[in-house]
Amino acid sequence: MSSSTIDCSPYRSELLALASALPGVPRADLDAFFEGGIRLAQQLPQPLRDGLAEFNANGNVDGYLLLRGLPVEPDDELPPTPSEGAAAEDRPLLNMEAMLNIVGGALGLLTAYDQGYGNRRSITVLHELFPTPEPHPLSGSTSKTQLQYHTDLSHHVRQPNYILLSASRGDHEGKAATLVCSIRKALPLLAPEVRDYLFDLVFECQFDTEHPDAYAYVKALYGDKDDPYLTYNRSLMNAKTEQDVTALDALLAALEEVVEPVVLTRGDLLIIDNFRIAHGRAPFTARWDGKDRWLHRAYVRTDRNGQLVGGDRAGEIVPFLTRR
Ligand SMILES: O=C(O)CCC(=O)C(=O)O
Ligand SMILES: [Fe+2]
Repeated sequence: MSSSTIDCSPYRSELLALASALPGVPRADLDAFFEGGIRLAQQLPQPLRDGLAEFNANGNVDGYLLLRGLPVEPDDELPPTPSEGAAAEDRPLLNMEAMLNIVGGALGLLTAYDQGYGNRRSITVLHELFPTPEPHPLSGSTSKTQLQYHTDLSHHVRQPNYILLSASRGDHEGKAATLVCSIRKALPLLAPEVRDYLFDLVFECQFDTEHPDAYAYVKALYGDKDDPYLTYNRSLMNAKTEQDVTALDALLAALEEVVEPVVLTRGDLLIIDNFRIAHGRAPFTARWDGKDRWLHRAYVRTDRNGQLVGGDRAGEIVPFLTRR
């Protein structure tokens, strides 16, 4: 396993004990659920706490941390993978939802976003990702097509630090890789002129294809020039000149050169550094047989880079604020 992966199978019974200390029906009282996640995060096994704290402090070169071997239910004890709609309010807690909540609580605040015009899913902290028959082409509900490289909520001032994806089920054929492209790996491959050109260059970002006149203003590379943050979302970033196009092409080529496919299987939890990687997902074949790929997702904010404003709490809905 790479240093970006932690094998959690030795902690199975401790993790199950933590999960059982959470409310059994999370959506009946989400505040209690998120408070429980923060409290129980203090009791995570020490090596896991240390790994999360280290990643939270410095990130890593790969831009992700993968927890493997978490205590997912046996497949026949899980409900069928949904193919539409939101989770029922009375659905009993799933182990991989519990892991999402506790690991999120160790990192920061689980957050719901008003995404503005682009709201494609209900405004909630706990998202579900599964293939749907007629998905929005830029959404995680796609399966037949590759989900193009992107930064989640890059148009939003309080862009989440982390995207947490935990898997109750992987896809049947093991093809639905989450595609992770780290700017820390790609930066050395970029010509100095391209780096200089893109650094702090502002792009109009058309964040919703259904409202082409609504813009946010984003930068592809910004922050520390030697260790920059990345925003990438080609279908929404408006390249105005030939030079813009050439520079974004070069950035994409560098990102593609370092892409790492991470195939999530049951019991995996992937933590994506949403400021340092662009991510996508490889195409796969859904069967609609109740056993399709089923991920749980949450966004986490920390105090890095101004996402917290003071008085913040887990579970709150962040109002829609475009980057200007
Ligand atoms: O399905 C995945 O692995 C990633 C999905 C995703 O990036 C998204 O929904 O924004
Ligand atoms: Fe995403």
